[in-house]
Amino acid sequence: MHINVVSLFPDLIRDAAAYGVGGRALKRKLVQLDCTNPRDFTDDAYQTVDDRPYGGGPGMVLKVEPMASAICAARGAMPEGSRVVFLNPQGRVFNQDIAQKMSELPGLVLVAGRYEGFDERLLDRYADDELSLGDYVLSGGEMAALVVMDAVVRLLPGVLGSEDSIEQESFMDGLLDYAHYTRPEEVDGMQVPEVLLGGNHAVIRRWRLKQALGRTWLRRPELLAGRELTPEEQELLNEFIAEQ
Ligand code: 9D3
Repeated sequence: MHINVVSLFPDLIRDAAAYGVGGRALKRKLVQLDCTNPRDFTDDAYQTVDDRPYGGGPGMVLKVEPMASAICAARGAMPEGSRVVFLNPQGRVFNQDIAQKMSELPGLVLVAGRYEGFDERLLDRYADDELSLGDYVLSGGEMAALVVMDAVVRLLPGVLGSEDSIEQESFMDGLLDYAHYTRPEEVDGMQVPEVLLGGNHAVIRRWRLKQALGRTWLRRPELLAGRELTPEEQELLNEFIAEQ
């Protein structure tokens, strides 16, 4: 997959992208990352990328011409079928389903804003999609672009090891994770649950599934509303609720 991030802070994107699973995917050429800086597409001595809002008010707005030139340059170097996605608080809220669909695209131009936002005509002309991370205020779109990139890249074929990728088709899909423990067996009087020490994998599987269902019911009940439960899952959740 090709990803091009249009951003006034390309170093922030490149530096952050070098870490972890995504960084390894870049080194292994499973994904190609480029950055396009709108400042390189200005034609005045001050390299102006923003200007005052028509109608007045606080803050500055990203100008059309340098942003449009940067987006077109980024898009021009992309495979057919690529999408231009703006990171924007007014966008639809990003989730795993969107990440999954995006991971099937040949290329992605992620457009990050700064200041008060984009001149609306940029969105009208260039946006195939607009994504928000949720209802909180960031200082710009870079962190959001990095989040989207991270979530998408780890879904690309070959990026995760076979051990991790089993997770993809996991029986816990759409549920919160169960509790994890590692050595030692006792820390400061806190014990690892007995069931995990026994080595009975069928019992452990049912305990974990019950944990996952119970924690989802307690903490994120809306996730259960959007998911069918198998008879086994319903039985385990009923047990969990009865114990509360
Ligand atoms: C306080 C500034 N705001 C006035 C109502 C509007 C505003 C403008 C620009 C708020 C945030 C931003 C910059 N944010 C993003 O570029 C952004 C974002 C976010 O802030 N929250 C969640 N998802 C995203 S995606 C891009």
